[in-house]
Amino acid sequence: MAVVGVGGLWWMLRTLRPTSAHPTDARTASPPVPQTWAERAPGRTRVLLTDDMAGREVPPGFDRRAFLRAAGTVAAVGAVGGAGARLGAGPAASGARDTLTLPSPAEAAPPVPTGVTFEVPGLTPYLSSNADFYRVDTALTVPDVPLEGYLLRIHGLVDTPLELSFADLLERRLVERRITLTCVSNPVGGDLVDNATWLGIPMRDLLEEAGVQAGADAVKSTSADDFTAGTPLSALTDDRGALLAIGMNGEPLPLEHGFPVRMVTPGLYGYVSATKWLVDLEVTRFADFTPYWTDRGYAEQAPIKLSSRIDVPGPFAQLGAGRAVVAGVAWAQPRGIERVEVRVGDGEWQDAELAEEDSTHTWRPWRWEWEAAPGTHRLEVRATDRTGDTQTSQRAPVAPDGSTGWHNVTVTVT
Ligand SMILES: Nc1nc2c(c(=O)[nH]1)N[C@H]1C(S)=C(S)[C@@H](COP(=O)(O)O)O[C@H]1N2
Ligand SMILES: [Mo]
Repeated sequence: MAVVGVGGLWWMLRTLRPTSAHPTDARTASPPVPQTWAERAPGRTRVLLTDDMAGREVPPGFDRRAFLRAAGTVAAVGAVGGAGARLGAGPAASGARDTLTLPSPAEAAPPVPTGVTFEVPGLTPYLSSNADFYRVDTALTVPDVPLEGYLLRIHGLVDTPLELSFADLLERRLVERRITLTCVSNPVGGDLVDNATWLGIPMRDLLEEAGVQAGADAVKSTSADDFTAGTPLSALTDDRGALLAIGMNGEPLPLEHGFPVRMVTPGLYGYVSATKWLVDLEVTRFADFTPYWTDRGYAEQAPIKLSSRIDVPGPFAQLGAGRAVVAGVAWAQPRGIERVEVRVGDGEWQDAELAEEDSTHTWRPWRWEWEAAPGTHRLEVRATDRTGDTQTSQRAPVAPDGSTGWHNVTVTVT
């Protein structure tokens, strides 16, 4: 585990910004990706050195030396902090988590369909383990939210404000759903996207219980560490099945992933819909508040963009000539993936084989068999969603509302 924590990189990224107190230029604001690549599980760093990421633009005002100085300082602080520095949640939360057994859901997730992925070495597992699941937040230390005294407030433009203890939440109807979470800061080819089974209370149930009043169009969520997000009310009450989650892959939420309570909303980037360490939901209007990242230049509305990624072969892989398997994942929650195509160099686009669809809320693995001829080749992928939209080749940066463009890897065949 790297000593530079999530907050450490966030702080380093701050040095990339001009000194104005409230940067509103999206291209200079610190993106919601305050996590180092290095602290990912070693097996996962593979995606991050793709050739197309090397050419990523640096923010205006980037001062490499100031950045490196800051990096050095954070590393030193981290080292002084020692191995425990990153596991900053206090004993209250971790103790409570250790003794907590979650009830089984009234509505379990349907069994994972057979054929939901392929046996291809290097292909991302269909379900991400809690340990490997990407982590993005602004927390310097993981908030310590004990169960004892926990209260979730639901208020604002509602008929009946609610104050729910953790025990109250456990008594509600619990459902289990597989949902692929995605970060707006995921660059083309990046791995800030993962798939898990979540256990929680349908948001719609709670909002119905509170009784939403006319005129509301947003829910402002606030965490124990004062992070805020603004989610369209409709995304929390429509059929997509947004959750107030308390479990992840059969366990209570890990501390880093929001223990004891977080939001999980299919189809929207995490910064507008997945508040961790959740303590407050205010039914309100977008016109009446500015959430954390919107205040820093990111879009107020942030549906997940259609994307696809090549997992194997890795960038700059050396392959023997002959049959090779190219494979990866594609996602377009909540619309679903209709088609994935691959091409070699400027050749014809060819249909990849799709794995069985689990749901339109989850990513979809794909594979393509290639007769590799000697030489250096660029492999490129693009996906089409179930509304018929195909990914644009146009490269867009992650700010203000998510990257676009086709992922490619260059490999050498001998
Ligand atoms: N409290 C809090 N919740 C947060 C954030 C944060 O900084 N603080 N980051 C959001 C962002 S940008 C994303 S992409 C998701 C990531 O969730 P994960 O770390 O469990 O993958 O959490 C969201 N929830
Ligand atoms: Mo994010």
